[in-house]
Formats: sequence, structure tokens, C-alpha cells
Amino acid sequence: MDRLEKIVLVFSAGLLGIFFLALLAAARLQAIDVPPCLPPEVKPFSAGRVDTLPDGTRQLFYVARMWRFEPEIVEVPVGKPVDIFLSAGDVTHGFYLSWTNTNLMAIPGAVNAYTVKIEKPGIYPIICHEYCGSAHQNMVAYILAK
Ligand SMILES: [Cu+2]
Repeated sequence: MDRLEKIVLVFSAGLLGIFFLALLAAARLQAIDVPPCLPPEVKPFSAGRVDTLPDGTRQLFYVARMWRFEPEIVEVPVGKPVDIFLSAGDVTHGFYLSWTNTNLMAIPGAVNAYTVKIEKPGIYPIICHEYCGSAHQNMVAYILAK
């Protein structure tokens, strides 16, 4: 192997290492994490609801179906963890909570979940980011953080 080839190989491997470390650092700084694995007893559900645990944690159970999210408008407290559970009522949908790291897929037969803490009061739109049919662009819900 030519000396120049070795230098290029080492440089390329080092560059890949730097990119990988930068990716890990960015994920850590942005608090980006993969969604948790849910226990097998958590089954898909067909009606949206809002629960409040004794410690004040809000649990939002969203169902995405053509072409709406259920529940459509939910109020949550600022600065407290909010558990989001998502199920699909018909086809695959997306679930993006604007201005947060919450980005889930609603997949028929599965439940996805994420815990988010909203730090600023405001209106946070939830949009579907997976094309799901002719009225996909109208699929929106809102979280009101107070
Ligand atoms: Cu959609």
C-alpha cells in the first residue's frame, strides 16, 4: 500500500470519528433520545383521553386517524413532565409537537410514547408529518401550555 493511501485512510477514519463524536455531543446537548420501549401490557387504544397522575404528571393518550388527532386541544402545565402515548386508528400518521423534540409515528397496532417537558407557556401545534391521505394537510391539534 502506498504511503499516500495510508495517510488518506487514516485521515478519513479520523474524520469519521470526529463526525461521530460531534453527533453524540449534539444529541446530548439537545437532549435527544430514542423513544422508550413500552411494556407488553400497553396495548393500542382507540379513544383519546387525558389522565393526571397523583404526582401531577399529565398523561396524554392520542389517537391519530384520518384526519385528526384525538384529543384535539389539551392544556398542560408548564415545567412539568407530560407523558405522550400515541396510537393509530387507521393508517400510519406522524406526530410532531412543534418547538420540541417530540417526533413520533402513529403505527396501526402499536403504541409509541415520549415524555416532554414544555418550559415556555404558549400554543404548541401538533402536526402530522406522514402523508396519510387527501386531507393530511388539515391534520392538526394543539397543546396549550399554561
Ligand atoms: Cu397525515
